Amino acid sequence: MSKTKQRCGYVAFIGRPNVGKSTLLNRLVGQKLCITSRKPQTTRHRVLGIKTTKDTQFIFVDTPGMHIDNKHAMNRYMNQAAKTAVHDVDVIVFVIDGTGWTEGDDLVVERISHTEAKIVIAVNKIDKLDKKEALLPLLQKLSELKNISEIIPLSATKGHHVDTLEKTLESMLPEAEFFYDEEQVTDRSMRFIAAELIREKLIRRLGKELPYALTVEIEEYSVEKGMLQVGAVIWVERDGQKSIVIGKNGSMLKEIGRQSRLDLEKMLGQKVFVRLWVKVKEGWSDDARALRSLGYTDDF
Ligand SMILES: Nc1nc2c(ncn2[C@@H]2O[C@H](COP(=O)(O)OP(=O)(O)OP(=O)(O)O)[C@@H](O)[C@H]2O)c(=O)[nH]1
Ligand SMILES: [Mg+2]
Repeated sequence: MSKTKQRCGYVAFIGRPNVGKSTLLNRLVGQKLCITSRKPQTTRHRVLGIKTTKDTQFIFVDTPGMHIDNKHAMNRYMNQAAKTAVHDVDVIVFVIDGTGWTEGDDLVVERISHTEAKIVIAVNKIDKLDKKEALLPLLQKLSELKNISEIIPLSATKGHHVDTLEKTLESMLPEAEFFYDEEQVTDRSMRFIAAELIREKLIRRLGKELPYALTVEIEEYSVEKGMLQVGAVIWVERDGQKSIVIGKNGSMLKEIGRQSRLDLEKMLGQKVFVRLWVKVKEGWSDDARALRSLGYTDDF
């Protein structure tokens, strides 16, 4: 009996902010590797999620939502991270929101138009539609786009038709030996994921504007007496923001620490102790050097 050939390749999730790219990656990998929130521009880094089945290794690439504003250093960093992914992968999953097409989607179409990768469209959030017929005008529009291999309506949160997407992607990957060990699920360190989980709690809890002005830097990550000690600095841009993050009598910071601890304990299956500080570094998000020193250092 001949041995089945292995398939292995890169699949990038591309789309405007907030359409569910990170939620979809987490669902496919079966683990929470990427942070998600209701606010746009949650993902800032490229993150790999690796899924290995018997004969196939999917290397999923989560990317920041593509958006128009390129003036700010942080936005430039995010757009660059998404743009690079478009050119280095075998398949692009162009994720759109099933409730409607926007100008932001037009921008994505333009940016992926020169790729040599195959393109699949995932029409996400179909659980939000009362009737399936509501999708028809959108599907009509999508059928006019060029070079699209497949269009799959699905729901990342409910898991509907995510298996169809997986099967489709599997058939599109090239025959190749696995790049990563079968047990490996991401290219990122646990230290990075810890910082991201803390940032997720902040984004979810704080007002609309504040998330963009903060980042998290891990200062301590060590095991003492069987307990993981995580110490992190939350960097903000102004004193006023610092007091919001700390909250009345430290209540907000305490709650952020508690939720981060619970998530980390669930992920690692061990006791975790989280210590947080808030510090001000004026204008860090628009300063290329400050960005690099805070870990925004991918080589593009
Ligand atoms: N109802 C519904 N909500 C969804 C679905 N998928 C994602 N969401 C929600 O949409 C919001 C955005 O999800 P994310 O996964 O963070 O979106 P993203 O595309 O990674 O966003 P950025 O990283 O900001 O570009 C979150 O509140 C998710 O829970 C879905 O299938 N149905
Ligand atoms: Mg995301």
